[in-house]
Amino acid sequence: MPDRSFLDWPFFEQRHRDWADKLDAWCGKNLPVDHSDVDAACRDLVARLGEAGFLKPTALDTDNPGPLDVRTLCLTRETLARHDGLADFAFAMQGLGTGAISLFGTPEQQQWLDRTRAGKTISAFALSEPRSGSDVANMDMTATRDGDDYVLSGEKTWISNGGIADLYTVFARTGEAPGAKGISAFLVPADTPGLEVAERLDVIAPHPLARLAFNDVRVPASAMIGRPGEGFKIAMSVLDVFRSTVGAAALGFARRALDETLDRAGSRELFGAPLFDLQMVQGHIAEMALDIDAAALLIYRAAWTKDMGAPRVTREAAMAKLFATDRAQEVIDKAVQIHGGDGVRRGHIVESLYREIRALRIYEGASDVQKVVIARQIGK
Ligand code: COS
Repeated sequence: MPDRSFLDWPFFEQRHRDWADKLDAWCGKNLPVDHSDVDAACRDLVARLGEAGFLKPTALDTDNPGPLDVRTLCLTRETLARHDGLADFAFAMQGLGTGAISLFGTPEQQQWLDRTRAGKTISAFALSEPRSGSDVANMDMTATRDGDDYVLSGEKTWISNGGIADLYTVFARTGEAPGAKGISAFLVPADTPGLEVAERLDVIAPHPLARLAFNDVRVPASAMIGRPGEGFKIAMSVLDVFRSTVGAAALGFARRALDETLDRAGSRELFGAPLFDLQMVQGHIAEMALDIDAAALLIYRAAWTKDMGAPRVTREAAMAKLFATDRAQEVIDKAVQIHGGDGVRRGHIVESLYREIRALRIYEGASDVQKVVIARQIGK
């Protein structure tokens, strides 16, 4: 039985506890899903999560506008990840793909959000490029003004939901200034002529992922999100909201690894006694539990701080993501060790957690980048 005591922490309101309980019950009935066709599985997950109302927190409610509730985003990711990594992925990308529209979009652009929140439109965030992943300000893709339009040319890569998304948030160089101050954000529907999936990318925990080619993709000037040259700050503001949620997904994976380990340690006999009785195993379990609680504290501190109205939580979000993802890797590695051969057997839950966790230390700002971000915030 997963530890739910953290829900009593003062970071949460009763609505968060009710939400977590409702979602956990839904997950128990509907997850995990079959991962053999990830495109079909993700489309289905987005539709079903949308239908059940669980995608509502991913974007601005245009009927009742207010800030995104980061605690709900984190609780949702942690709960979904505990049950099924692909369900967490499907949820998270609906938020990341529309974050710029929620935070900076015009009312006209925000009309898309009713559909993404209902699971009827799939979204994606197109920031990374073959030559610029961590160094966002160094991007090559251009958006050139031509009359009432912009023409986008270049490539994006590692784009989650690439190939199944209906709507992309795309960042491109508009050239107001060199580096970070010359980038703008655009809303690009997937069926815009010239936008092509150049390559599908296969990874150790498969999900829809692609390299995209923009061959003179023409969009109206009204597709720009925010003002010219604001794209870098928009991207960073979106990441400020969503980075702590990556930590939350890692936390969900780690909690599942601990639950599986406790089951294993209680049921498996070794040297005439349950595995749990070995002090070496108790040492591992204690360290796993400690990492999980410490990660949860950092995550919900970041989420609560943002929800209380802090304009920037760059430091808190970076700390939460860095610590939670790195420590979850350790927690899951211990779970594999305690499961012995079963821990590396294809199809075992612990084996899949071992593959699922790795990318979280890379995407939305690699661990090394988080250290740079934290040091810069502290050194100011
Ligand atoms: N919110 C709002 N504004 C921000 C910001 C944030 N979180 N972070 C930076 N900015 C602003 C800065 O204040 C600065 O503006 P001013 O000069 O007006 O103060 C501007 O943006 C440029 O910032 P900075 O000088 O820090 O830019 P760098 O190019 O040095 O940024 C890092 C370096 C590494 C921090 C950045 O490129 C980064 O976060 N990289 C990782 C990106 C990532 O997550 N990639 C994965 C893609 S998504 S899967």
